[in-house]
Amino acid sequence: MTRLTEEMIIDLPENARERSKKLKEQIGMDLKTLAFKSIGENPDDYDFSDYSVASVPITAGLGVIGGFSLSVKAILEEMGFECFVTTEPDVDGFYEALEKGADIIFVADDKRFLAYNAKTGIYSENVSSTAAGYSEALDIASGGLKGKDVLVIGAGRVGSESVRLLVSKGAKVKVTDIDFGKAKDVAAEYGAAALSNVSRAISEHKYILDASPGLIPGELIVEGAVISSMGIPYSFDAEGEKKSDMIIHDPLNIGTAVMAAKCVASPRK
Ligand code: 2YJ
Repeated sequence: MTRLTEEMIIDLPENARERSKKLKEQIGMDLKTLAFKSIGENPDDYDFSDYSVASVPITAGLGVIGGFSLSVKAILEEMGFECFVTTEPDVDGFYEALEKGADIIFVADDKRFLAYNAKTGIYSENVSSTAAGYSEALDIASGGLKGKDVLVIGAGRVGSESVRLLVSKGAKVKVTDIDFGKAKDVAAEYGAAALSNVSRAISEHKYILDASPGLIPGELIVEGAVISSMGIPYSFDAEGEKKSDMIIHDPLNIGTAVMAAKCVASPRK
């Protein structure tokens, strides 16, 4: 899995509002609305202005990423939560969050990005949440994917979960990966088709969900393409941006917002 870098998120705290506005221009829904829709809930049913959320820096593995906890805080504040970054990292930070009465606690190491609702015991994680948010965004952006051909690029954890979700939305899903064996396995598991030639697959699809870290040359992009891309680093050049109708992309926002929505919406286990 690609690890975020400081450069990818450096502007995020200042731009969380702008990113949500851009999403609204693109698909007619802001971040909060998309997050709840992607889990089948109506955002208007939830008032979480009295929720306190903590974002805890974690030093394990490759360590703290500059701006990561602050970015999580900015995304959650944009959704309407009260949020704070703990002074202390790691377990002591988790303790601080509990002591300060946090309802939901966000933590991320190099393998897992997790949100935990300390009041209900509900938790959510970034992989399935990112897949849900970006699949829903593509569904909305395309005017409904039912019966339409959709290409998923990347058969890793987020890509395979996206294949599952897009098949369940009634799309005709193809999946491609530089490791064709992975694409075949995922396709077989969820009732999709696997395509071995990644470049050709891209050049033959208008609706694309990009869950790969690779760059996608603009010459491969179909005119009028509609692309939902959670892949980091950002995959597109100026030609691809010009030819496509829409590229939905952010480094952290949609996945984090869906994690929060899940923690709020799910009933106590
Ligand atoms: O607390 C910190 O600053 C760090 N321990 C954050 C680590 C962030 N984790 C990653 O970048 C993982 N690869 C998961 C990211 C999921 C984003 N889709």
